Amino acid sequence: PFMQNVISHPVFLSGEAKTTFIDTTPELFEFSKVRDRGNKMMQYVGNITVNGFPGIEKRDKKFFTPARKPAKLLTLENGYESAKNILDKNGPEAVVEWIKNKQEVLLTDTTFRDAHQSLLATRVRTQDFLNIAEETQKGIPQLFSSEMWGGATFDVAYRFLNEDPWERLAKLRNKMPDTLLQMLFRGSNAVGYQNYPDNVIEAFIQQAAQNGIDVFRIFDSLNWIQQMEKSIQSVRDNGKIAEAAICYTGDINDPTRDKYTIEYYKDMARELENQGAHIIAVKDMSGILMPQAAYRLISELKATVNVPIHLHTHDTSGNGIFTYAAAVKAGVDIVDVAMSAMSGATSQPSMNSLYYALVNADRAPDISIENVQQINHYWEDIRSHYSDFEVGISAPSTEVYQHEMPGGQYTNLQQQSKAVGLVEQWDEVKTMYATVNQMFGDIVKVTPSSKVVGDMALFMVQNKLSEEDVYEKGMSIDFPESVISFFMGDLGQPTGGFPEKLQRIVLKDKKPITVRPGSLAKPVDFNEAKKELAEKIQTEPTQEDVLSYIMYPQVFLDYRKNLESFGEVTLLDTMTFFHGMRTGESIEVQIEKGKTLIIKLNQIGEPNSEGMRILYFDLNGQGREVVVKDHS
Ligand code: 3PY
Ligand code: ZN
Repeated sequence: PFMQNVISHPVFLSGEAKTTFIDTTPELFEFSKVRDRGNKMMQYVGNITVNGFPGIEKRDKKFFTPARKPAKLLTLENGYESAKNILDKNGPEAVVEWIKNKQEVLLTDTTFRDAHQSLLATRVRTQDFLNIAEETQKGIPQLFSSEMWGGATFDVAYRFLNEDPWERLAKLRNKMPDTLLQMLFRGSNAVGYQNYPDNVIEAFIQQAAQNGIDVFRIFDSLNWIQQMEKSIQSVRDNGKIAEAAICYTGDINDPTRDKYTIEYYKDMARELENQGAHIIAVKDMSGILMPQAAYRLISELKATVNVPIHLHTHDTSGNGIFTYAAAVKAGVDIVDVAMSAMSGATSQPSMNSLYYALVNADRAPDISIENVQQINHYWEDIRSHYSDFEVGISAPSTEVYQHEMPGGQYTNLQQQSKAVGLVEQWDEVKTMYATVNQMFGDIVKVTPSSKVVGDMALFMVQNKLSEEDVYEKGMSIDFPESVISFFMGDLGQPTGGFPEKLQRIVLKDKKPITVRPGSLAKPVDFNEAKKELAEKIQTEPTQEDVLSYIMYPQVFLDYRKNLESFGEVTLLDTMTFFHGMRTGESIEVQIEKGKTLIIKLNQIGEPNSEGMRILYFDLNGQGREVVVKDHS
C-alpha cells in the first residue's frame, strides 16, 4: 500500500520525484501509517464478522442507538472538596480524619470494577467507562472513591478485550482527577492467582500508585495477615491509602459454626490496625453477611478499632440494602454500591435504592439522586450492549447462604461448567462447592482460594466422585493442579491449618510448606525480565509491560501479538468489537484527535475451496479487500 501511495502522489506523477522525494514528503509516511492502522482494524472486523467473537454465540449484529448521556447535571454552588483533593493536599491521615468527621455514610462506586466483574464476566471495555467518567465525577463529587481496577479486570482486559489495563488506568485517571481511584489488590497474589515474590508486589504497588491508584484494598484469600503485611507497608510508603480487608465467611450468629466468630473478626481487625491499615474493609465477597450479623459485626468492630470501617457486600441473596441499612445504623463509615443498572444480584446493592432506603435518616448519603439517575440511563443502555455475557442469576438467590460462592466467581464457574459439558449439573456443582469447602476445613473462599474450591467441585462432579470416594480411592486419583498447590501451602496457611488426612491423599509423597511462600521465593531480576521481554516483543518494554509479563507471561505476549496484527481494537465501538459489521454498514473510528477512519463493509464474498472469503470494504472512501478464513 505504501508504494501505491507513492506512485499516485502528484509529485511522483509529475515526473519530478527525486531520490529525496520520500524524505521531503513525510505526509506519505503519515498517510501510510493511518492506512496501515485501518487495514489492521478491517482485518479484525472482518474476522469477527465472519467467525464471531470467541466464547459467545455468533449472531447477526443488532441495531442499537448510542447510550444516553446526562442532559444536565446539577452542580454544587461552592464546589466540593473531595477525598481525592484532601489526599493530594494533606495525605492519607487527613483523609481518615475527613471520613471520621462525616455524619453521613460515604459511598464507593464499584460500577467500573466489581459490578461488571460480577454481572458481565468482567467484559466491560475501557471506552464505555471513559464515555461516562467525567459526568460521574461531576455529578457525584461526594463519592468516597471509584473502584475501577484490580481483581479480575487486569487479566481479562489483556486476555479477552485486547486492552492494556495500564492504559485504562491512565485514561480514567486523566478524566477523573478529583476522584479517589480504588483497586482490589490480592495481597501476595497481586492481580494474579498465585503468590509472587515480595519485590514484585512492591514494584507493582509502586507503579500502580505512580500511575494513579489512591486506595488499595488489600486482602489475603485465606485471611492470613502475614501475606498482607508487605502490601500494607508498601502502600503506606507510597503515600497512598492502605485499606486492609477482612474477608467475611461463615455466620457470626450461628452458634454451630465456631471457626469464624465475632472474636475472630475483632482480633483480625486489631491486628490489621496494628499493621498500619488506614481503613479496615469488611469484604463480604459472597454476600452472606446477614442484616442482624452486620449490625453486630460493625458495632463491635467500631468499638474495637479506631480506623474507619468500609463495608463491601454482594446482593446475591436480595438482602443487600437491608444489610447496609443495619450497618449504617451500627456506624459503618463507607459502603460499596453500584449504579442501579449495574447492581443487584451477584453485583453490589444499588446506589439509587440505598439513597431512598435512607432518605431523611440522619446518616443518609449526600448525593444528588437526580444526577445519579441520569448517569444511570447511560448504564441501562450500556448493559444491553453486553447481553451476551449475562450468565449469572437474574433474581435473588438465598442459596448463597449455603454454597457461599463469591459474586465474582458465580458467573465464572457457571461458564466453566458449561465449557466442560456440565450445564445440567449446575445445581450439583453448587452443592459440591459447599461440600468441598467443608472437606477443606471450612476455608475463606475468595480469589484464588475460591478457584481451588471451584476446581475441586467441578472435578468431583465431572468424575462422579463423592466425598467418600475421595477418601477411599484418593491415593490413586490425580487431583487438579490448583488443588495440589493449595495443599502444598502455595497460597498460604488457612485458619486452623489443613485437614491432614485429605492433605496426605492429595499430596501423596510431596512435602508441604508451612511458611509464607513469599519468604521462599527468589526475588525477580527486573533487568533480566526486561531483557527477555525486549527480545520477545522486539521493542523496549516499559516497567508496566515488564510487570504484566512477570505476572501473565503468555497472556501478555498474546496480547502484544494481537496488537501487532490488529492494532488498537480498543478504539472500536463495543458492538463492532463483539459482533463485527453488517453488510452496508459504516462505522467511524477515531484513532487520534482529528484522525478518523470511516470503514464501510460493502460485501462479503463466498468462501473459496480453502474457506477463504474476500470482504470488500471502503476505508475513508477507497476500496479495500480483506481476506479472512471462514472457520465454520
Ligand atoms: C477478586 O479477587 O477478583 C474479587 O473480586 C474477590 O472478591
Ligand atoms: Zn466483591
